Formats: sequence, structure tokens, C-alpha cells
Amino acid sequence: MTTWAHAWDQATGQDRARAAFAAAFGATPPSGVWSAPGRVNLIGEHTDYNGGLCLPVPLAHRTYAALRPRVDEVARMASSWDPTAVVSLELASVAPGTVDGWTAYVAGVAWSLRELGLDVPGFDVAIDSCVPVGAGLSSSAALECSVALALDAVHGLGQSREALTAACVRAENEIAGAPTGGMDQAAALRTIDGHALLLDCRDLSVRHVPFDPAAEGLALLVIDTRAEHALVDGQYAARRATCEEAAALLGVPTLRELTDAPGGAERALATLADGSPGADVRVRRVRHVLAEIERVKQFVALLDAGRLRDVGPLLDASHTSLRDDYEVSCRELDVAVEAARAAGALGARMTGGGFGGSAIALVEADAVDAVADAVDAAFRAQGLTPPAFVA
Ligand code: GAF
Repeated sequence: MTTWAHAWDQATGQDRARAAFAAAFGATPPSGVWSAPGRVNLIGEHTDYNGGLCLPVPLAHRTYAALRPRVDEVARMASSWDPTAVVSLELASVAPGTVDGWTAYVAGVAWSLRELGLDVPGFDVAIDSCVPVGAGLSSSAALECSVALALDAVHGLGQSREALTAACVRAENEIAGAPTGGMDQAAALRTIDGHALLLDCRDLSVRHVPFDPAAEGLALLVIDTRAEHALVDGQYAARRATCEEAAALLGVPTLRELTDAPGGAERALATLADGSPGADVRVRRVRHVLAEIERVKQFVALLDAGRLRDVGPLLDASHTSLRDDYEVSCRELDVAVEAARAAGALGARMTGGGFGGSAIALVEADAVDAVADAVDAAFRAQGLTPPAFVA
């Protein structure tokens, strides 16, 4: 039997956060409940920190923050992940390396806003969420962004979505210690329903591209492999460092610049293939990034032309490149992708940072259950923990 992780409707999410708030902090209600979604990225993986393009869509799964300001400088934080504990800390004590676990994402946002010179005193907050945690679906960003929206509203900070995105990225990089690139926070704060977000990470401009698989008789199946992924274990940082090293060797600020002139990518790859120590790895990492940026452009062109049915080969090529050149896939992701394709998916790929986490498959709407069953069966046949399907 397949397992499905369904989203709550927003009224349910808000009620749950209010109930968690009452359980942690007593009868006086919160000032409100704010929320932000998880995401899947359709294509454009490991491009954000290279100034590239990516194309996330919001999930119906959201994180809810019930929050009330305090007059002192204390943050008290409760969550459904650990309902018995309320973590309390002085905001003035928050600095890189001082806070661990999920509270780093919450306290980090307050720290980041205060670093901008904004007046952010203490608060009580209770969190509840239906975004699967550790599934590569951006639960961290959904948490940060729900808190950022809450603090912005209760303190009348008047920050734009773009400014809040930047503050959340800083919280994640500097307080939570994950050197991520910013796609996830932009997805949580700047996406709109029914659209993919074409995010240009060089200038942070966005375009909302209509994305409605159901209108074409299709569905996007999201497969949480339950192989836990982590962005703070060094592998993600190593990929980012290699890209930055290659950009420095090539004399460009980011790898994106290599895609600006015709033939730039080919010339760059030829230059990098100089036989020096590490050259082979640099070539493969850069080849992925440059090809992936091109795939985003092709994917968006197909969406603009109403040809979602034709994006399958781009999804497949993205996965192959992430598996072989970027080396961020894993057995569970490969099994999910191969089983989905074998069961008739038009295309499939890992999504998010990799090393575990989730895959997506574009399938005929009436084949969702059959493809899910086939993926589930493939996991069981290989002795893997069965996946959860996120819907
Ligand atoms: C993770 C990171 F948080 C993003 O910034 C992005 O780099 C992604 O991995 C890979 O595309 O989700």
C-alpha cells in the first residue's frame, strides 16, 4: 500500500498553529498566523549559487507560524516537532554558531532583520507544518519565511518580499550554517499558485510562468524517497566551492557569465580541461551547471508554447547530469526516477539539493496511482524503505 503525505487546507494549518500556541503560551491568543509553502523545483538545480536560472513551484504544503510580539528581547519558540519543549533565548545572544536545530531558522530570521537595523523585539511563536522535513522540499525556507512574514507584519517593518527573501537567506547561511543559494526562500515568498517562478539568480528578477499540468491532462508526482538529505554535511558546500573555484580560474564572477556569449560554455570547458589536479571534477561540475541553465531556458520556452507534454526529455537529461556530472543523486533517487519512467512517466528527475530527498515525475493524470504503485513496488523489491508521495 502506498503512503501519501497530504497537505492541510489553510484553515486547518492555522487552527493547528493556534492550538500549539495556546498549549505552549496559554490563553492569550497570537496576533495572527502567517504561513509559507514548501516547493519543488521543476528544473534548474544547483544553479542558484552560480547566478543561474531555476524554476520552482510552490507546494500546497505550508508551514504555519502563530506569533505574538513581546515587550522584552526574549524569543520563546514552540513547535509541533517537540510539543513538550519551549525554547527560550535572548535575541541579543543570537550570533553565528550560537543556536542549533530548528530554532536556528526562527531566531536566525529575527537576527537577520535586526542586522538590517530594524526594530525587532522579542516574540512568542508556535510552529506547525505539513511540509515533510528532511525531504528536500524546502521545509527550512518555509519555516524561515513564515516567521519573517509574521515579524514583518506584527512590527510593521514594511519589507518587500525580495528584502525578506534576502534576510531569510542570510539567516540560513549565517545562523543555521547551511551555505544554500536562495532559490528556496524565493520560492517560499515570491511564488504564486498556478505558476512556476522563473528566478534569475543573477539579478533576482522573476517571471511568473503559468504552470497547470491538470489543464493538459497531466500531473506532477512528488516522491519523497525518505532517504534523509542534509545541506549542512559538507557535500553541498563542496559542490558550491568547486563552482566558485572554477569561476575564479576562468576570471568570471559566477558561472552564469559563461552563458552570455555564444560558444562561451564550450570555450570555458575547454579551458578548464587542462589536466591540472582536480580539472576533471571541475569540468564535470561546470558542465552540469551550464547545461542546466540552458535546460531551464528550453523548459520555459516549451511552457510558453503550451507544450508541457514535451518537457520529459529535459527532466531526464537534468537527472542524468545531476547523477553523473554533479554527483548529487543517490540510489533511492535513481530507483524512483527509473521506476517512474518505466511505468510511463513522461520524464522524471531528482529535485532540490539531492543526496536523498525527493524526485518528481510528470505523468498522465489518470496514471498517478499506477506510477506511484510501481515506484513503491520498486523500493520494496530493492529492500528500501518505501517512499511517501506528496500530494
Ligand atoms: C537546496 C538549496 F537550498 C538551494 O539553494 C539550491 O541550491 C538547491 O538545493 C539545488 O538547486 O535546496
